[in-house]
Amino acid sequence: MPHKAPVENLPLTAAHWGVYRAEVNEGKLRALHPFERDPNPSLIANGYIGVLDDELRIDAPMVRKSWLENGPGSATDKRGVDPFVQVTWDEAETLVANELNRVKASFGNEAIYGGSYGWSGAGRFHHAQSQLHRFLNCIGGYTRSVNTYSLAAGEVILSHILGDPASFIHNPPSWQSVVENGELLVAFGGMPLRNSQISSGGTGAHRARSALSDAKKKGMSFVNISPMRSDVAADLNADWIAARPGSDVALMLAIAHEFLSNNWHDRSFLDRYTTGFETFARYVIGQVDGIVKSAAWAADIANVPAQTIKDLASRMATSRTLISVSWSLTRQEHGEQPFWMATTLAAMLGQIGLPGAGIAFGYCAANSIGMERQPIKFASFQQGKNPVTTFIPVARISDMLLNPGSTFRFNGQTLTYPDIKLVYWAGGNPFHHHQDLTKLERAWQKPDTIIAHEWCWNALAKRSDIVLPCTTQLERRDLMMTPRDPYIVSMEEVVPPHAEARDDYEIFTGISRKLGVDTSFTEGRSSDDWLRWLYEESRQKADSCGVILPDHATFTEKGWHYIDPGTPSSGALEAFRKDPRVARLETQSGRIEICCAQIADSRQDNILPHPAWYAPEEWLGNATGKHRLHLISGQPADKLHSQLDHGPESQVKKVNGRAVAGLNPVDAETMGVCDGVLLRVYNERGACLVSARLDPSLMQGCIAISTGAWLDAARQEDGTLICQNGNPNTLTRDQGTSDLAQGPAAHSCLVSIEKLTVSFGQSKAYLPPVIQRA
Ligand SMILES: Nc1nc2c(c(=O)[nH]1)N[C@H]1C(S)=C(S)[C@@H](COP(=O)(O)OP(=O)(O)OC[C@H]3O[C@@H](n4cnc5c(=O)[nH]c(N)nc54)[C@H](O)[C@@H]3O)O[C@H]1N2
Ligand SMILES: Nc1nc2c(c(=O)[nH]1)N[C@H]1C(S)=C(S)[C@@H](COP(=O)(O)OP(=O)(O)OC[C@H]3O[C@@H](n4cnc5c(=O)[nH]c(N)nc54)[C@H](O)[C@@H]3O)O[C@H]1N2
Ligand SMILES: [Mo]
Repeated sequence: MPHKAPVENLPLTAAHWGVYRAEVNEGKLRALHPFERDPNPSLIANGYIGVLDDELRIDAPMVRKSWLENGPGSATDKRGVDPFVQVTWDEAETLVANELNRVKASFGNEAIYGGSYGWSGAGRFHHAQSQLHRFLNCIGGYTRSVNTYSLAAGEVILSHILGDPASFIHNPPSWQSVVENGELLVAFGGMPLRNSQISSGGTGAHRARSALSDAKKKGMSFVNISPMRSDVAADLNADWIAARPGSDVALMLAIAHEFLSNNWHDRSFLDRYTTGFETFARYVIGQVDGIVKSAAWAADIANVPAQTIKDLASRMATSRTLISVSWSLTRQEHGEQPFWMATTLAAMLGQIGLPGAGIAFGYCAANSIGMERQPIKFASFQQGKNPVTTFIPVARISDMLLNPGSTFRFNGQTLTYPDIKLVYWAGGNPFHHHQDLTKLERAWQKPDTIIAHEWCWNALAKRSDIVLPCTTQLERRDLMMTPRDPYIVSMEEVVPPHAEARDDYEIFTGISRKLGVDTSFTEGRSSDDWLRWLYEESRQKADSCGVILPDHATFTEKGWHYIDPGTPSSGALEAFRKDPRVARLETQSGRIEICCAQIADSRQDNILPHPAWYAPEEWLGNATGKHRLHLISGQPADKLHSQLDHGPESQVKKVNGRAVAGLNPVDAETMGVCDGVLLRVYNERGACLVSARLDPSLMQGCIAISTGAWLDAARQEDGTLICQNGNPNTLTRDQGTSDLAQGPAAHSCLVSIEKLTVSFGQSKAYLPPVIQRA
C-alpha cells in the first residue's frame, strides 16, 4: 500500500466555488478535498472528477471543415453541424492572425466583437476575459460590452440613484454588523444558500450559512418574499410571502403607501439625504396617475392579502429593518425598478447607514456579499487601453449581430450597432447565458468568423470556426486573491495540461508573436513572472496600508495566507449617513435620488423620474392567453452556470438523464403530472425537455428550471429550437429590461407544458463533434 499523504499536505487549488486540496494518483485527479479552514465547503468541485481527460475534452486546435476549406463566412449555417479538422498549433495561430489582420484591414477593429462575457476560471492572472481584452487592445481594440448578465439593470439604476454601483452592491452592512445589530431582514427574492456557494475569484471561507444562523440565534427574524419558500434556509423560520413573480415593486409601493398614511416615514432623513421625495409621494397617493398605491391595489397585483402587506409595513416601521433585494429581480422587465424602489423604502425608514439596517443588494447572491472588505487593493493584470469606442449593453448581442447599423436607446443615449465580422470568445458560454437561443442561433450565422478558447466540447465550442483548447484552473499555477475573502491562496498545477491544451496566456502569446505584438502583450514576462509580479505588487500595496504579507517564497511554500478582515462595517452608506456633505454620493445631487433629473431628461424612454410600477408584458398577471405558467430559470445548485454540467456532480442530480423542472403539487395534480414524468415545456420562442419534480416549496403558477444544462438543439416544425437536454434559455425572451439599462430579462417568461409519452433517447449534448484527425 503506498503511503497516503495527509490531506493538509496535498496541493491547493481554487475555483469560484471554493478552495480545495487535490488528490492525484498516477496523473489522474481522484478527489478534491475541501480546504480545512472552510466552515461550509461546496460540493460543486466534485464535478471535475473524470472530466479532465474524457472524450469531451478538446485535445488539440480544431477548425470547422467548411471554414477551413472555403474561408471565412463559409456555410455559417453549418456551425454546430460541420465536422472539425484537427490542425497544429502553428497552423491555428497563423489562421487566427491572418483572419484578425483581414478583418482589421477591411472593416476596422470595430468589426471585432470581444465582449466575451463569462465567468471562466478563478485566479487573478489566468482570467480568460482579461487576457483576451489585453490581447485585442494590443492589436488596436474591439467592440466591447458593458455591464453584466447578473444585474445590468441594477448597475445602471444605482449609478443614477446612489452613484458608483460596485461599491453599493458589494458593500452592504457586513455579516458581523447584521449578526450584532439586526432585528428584521426582509428579503425580496430570498437569500438562497445554494447561490452563496459561489464567489467570483474564489473563496476560502463560506460564511453566509453561519452568519445567518448566528443572526437568527441573536433574535433576528426574516421575511422571504419569493416564489420559492426554499429561497431562505428552512432553519431561519422565515415568514413566506409568495407574491407573483414580477410584482415586487407594486408590493413595495403599497408598503410606502402604508408608511405615508401612518406617518411612519422619517421626514428628517428624507430631507437631509434624498431628493425628490415629494414628487414620488404624489405618485404613491395617486396624484400622478389617479391610482392610489394602496395595500388593496397591490393585493390584486401580487396576489397577496392586503392585510399581509399592511402587517409587513407595520413590522418594518417598528423594527430595525434591513431590506435585501436579490439580483434576480433585476433580470426581468423593468428590472431597474426593484432596486430603486427598495432604496426608496429604506430611505423612508431612515435607517440607511446604521449597523445591520438599511438596504442591501443580494445577500447570498454570492458568498462575497456581506463579507468584510479587505483594506488592501490588490494588483491586477492590466488590460491596456481600447481605442475603439463602440460598445453594446452585454445582453444586446443577438440584436447587434442581426441589425448592424440600426439604432437603439441605452441610458439616455442613442447608439448604433456596429457591423461585426469576427467574434472572439474566451471564458464564457453564450449558448448558456443568452436568452431566446433560437434567435441567438440565427444571429450566430452572421459573422464571418467565430473563434473560441474552450476546454470542453460544449455548445459554444461546437458552434465556433476555430477552437483553441485551453487548460482548466487545475492545470496551471495561479493566485486566488479577491477583495472580499480573508484568504489568499497559491494555486498549484495539480495535474499537467491535458494533451495539447495551453493556458489562455500562452495561446495569446503565440498569436501575438505572429502579429508582431508579443512584446507589448507579454512585456517580456512568463506566466510565473506575472504571478510573482502580481504578488509582489500586492504585497507593497498591503504594506502601505499596514498589512504585512509574507514574501513570495514563504507564501507559495505554505500555500495560503489569512488576512484579518477587520471590524464589522455598516456598509458603503455609513460615511454618507455620518456626513452627507463630506461623503457626498456620486449622483447629480450628491444625495440619494428618489427622483432623478437625469432620468427625467430622457423622457422619450417612457420611464417616470421616480420608481414606479409597470405591468410586465409576460407575467402571471396576464397569463390568460395560451401560456399559464411563469418560468423561473435561476442558478443551479450543483454547478456554476454551464460549467461541469457534464461532470458527475451535475449528472447525478438529473432525473431520467434530464434536467428537472419543479412544479407545485397542486398544479401538477390539475395537469395530471407526476414525479419524473417527461415534459415538453414550450412557448412561441422554443421548447425544452425536462423531468417533472413536485416541489411544495414552489408557489402555484410557477415552473422552475435551473440554468446550466448544455444545449442539445433540434429544430421543431415551426423552426424554433427544442433543447432535448433542458436548457431553459430556449424559452426565455431576448428583450431589454427597458431603454434605460437594456439588461437581460430572463425572469419575465410564460410557458406551457405537455406530458410526453414517446421516448426521446439519450441527449447528444454530451457527445463530441465529428473530428477529422491529421
Ligand atoms: N435564463 C437565464 N439565463 C441566465 C441567467 C438566469 O438567471 N436565467 N443568469 C445569467 C447570469 S447571472 C450569468 S453570470 C450568465 C453566466 O454565463 P457564463 O459566465 O457564460 O456561463 P459559464 O457556464 O460560467 O461559462 C464560462 C465558460 O468558461 C469556460 N472556462 C472555464 N475556465 C476557462 C479558462 O480558463 N479559459 C477559457 N478560455 N475558458 C474557460 C467554461 O468551460 C465555460 O464554458 O448566465 C446568465 N444567463
Ligand atoms: N450554485 C450556484 N450559485 C451561483 C451561480 C450558479 O450558477 N450556481 N451563479 C452566480 C451568479 S453569476 C449570480 S449573478 C448569482 C445570482 O443570484 P440571484 O439573482 O439571487 O439568483 P437566482 O437563482 O436567479 O434567483 C434567486 C431567486 O429569486 C427568485 N425570484 C425569481 N423571480 C422573482 C421575482 O420576480 N420576485 C421575487 N421576489 N423573487 C423572484 C427565485 O425564486 C430564485 O430562486 O448567483 C451566483 N451563485
Ligand atoms: Mo451572474
